Amino acid sequence: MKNLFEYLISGDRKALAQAITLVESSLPSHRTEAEKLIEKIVEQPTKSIRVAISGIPGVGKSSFIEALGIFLVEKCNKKIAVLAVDPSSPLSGGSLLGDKTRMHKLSRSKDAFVRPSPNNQMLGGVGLKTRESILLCEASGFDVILVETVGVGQSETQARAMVDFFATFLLPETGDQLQGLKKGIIEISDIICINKADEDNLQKARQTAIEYKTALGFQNKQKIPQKQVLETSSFRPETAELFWHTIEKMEHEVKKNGLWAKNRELQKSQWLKDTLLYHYQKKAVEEWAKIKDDNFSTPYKFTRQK
Ligand SMILES: Nc1nc2c(ncn2[C@@H]2O[C@H](COP(=O)(O)OP(=O)(O)O)[C@@H](O)[C@H]2O)c(=O)[nH]1
Ligand SMILES: [Mg+2]
Repeated sequence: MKNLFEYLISGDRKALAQAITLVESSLPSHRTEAEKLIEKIVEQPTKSIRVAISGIPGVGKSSFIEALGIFLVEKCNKKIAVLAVDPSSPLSGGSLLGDKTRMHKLSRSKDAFVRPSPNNQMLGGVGLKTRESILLCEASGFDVILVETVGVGQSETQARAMVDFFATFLLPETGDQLQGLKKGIIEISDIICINKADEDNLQKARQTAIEYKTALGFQNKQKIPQKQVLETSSFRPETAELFWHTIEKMEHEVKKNGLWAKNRELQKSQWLKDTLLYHYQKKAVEEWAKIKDDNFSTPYKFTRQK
C-alpha cells in the first residue's frame, strides 16, 4: 500500500490536504510525523515559484488571485496553489470563508488548490506552518504558489521571507496619508499594485501609480530586478496577465544573476530562525508556567540565573 508521501508526490489532492493538516497539528506525535515527511520531500527537485500577495483586508487580493489563477490555469497550463494566511482570522471569522467564495471558480479547478492557513498564537507559528505548506504544495506538483497575506507588521516580514517575489496591493488613494507608508512598502515589495483600477477609480489609480513611481525614483533603475508599479483590477483580466509577465521577467533576471538562489538560501535561513523562535518560545512558556515564585518586583532575576 502507498503511504502519505507517495500519494503526495503522485499529486493526490486528498493526500496534500491531509499532509497540510498534519503539519498544522500541534499534537507531538503529528509533529514528529510531519517533520519526517518534510525531511523526505525537501529531497525532491521542484520547479515552483513562490509569490506573496499582500495588502489590507478589502483591497481585493482574493479577487485578483482568482483572476490571476484562472489565467495561469487556462492560458499558461500551470498548476496553482493558494495559501491564505490571515492573522486576524479569529476576529473576522467570515473573511476566510469569503476568500473561498471569491475564488469560486479557481477552487473548483482541477489544476488549483486553495487552502486557508489558520492563525497560530505563537510567534513564528504562522510562518512555520505556511512555509511547510508551501513545500508540501511544491512536492505535490504545483508550479505557482500564491501566498495571500494581510499586510501588517510581522506577518508581512514573515511572508517576505517565504517567497521569491512580493507584491503589495494598495487602493487608489493619493495624498499625505500615504507618505508614511511608502518607505516600508517600497523596501519590501518587488511589485506595487494599485488595485481596483477600474470604473470611477481609473484616474485616481493612475495618479497613485505616478506617486509611487516617483517615490521609487532613479535608484530603482540600477536595481535587479527593478521594482514595478502596476495598475490592476480583477475586472480587467489583462492586468492579471501583465502582472504575471512582470513576474516572469523578474524571474528571468534574478535567475541569470544568481539572486534567485541567494534568495532561496535566505528563505531557508529564515526557516531555521522561525523554527528556533517557535521552539524556544514554547520552552519559555513552559518555564513561565512552572515558576511559582511571586516574590519579585521585576522579572529580571529569572533570566539572570541562566
Ligand atoms: N472595483 C473593484 N472592486 C473589487 C476588485 N477586486 C475586489 N473588489 C471588491 O472588493 C471587496 C474585497 O475583495 P476581496 O478580494 O475579498 O479582498 P481581500 O480582502 O483583499 O482578499 C469585494 O467586495 C470585491 O468585490 C476590483 O478589482 N475592482
Ligand atoms: Mg482575501
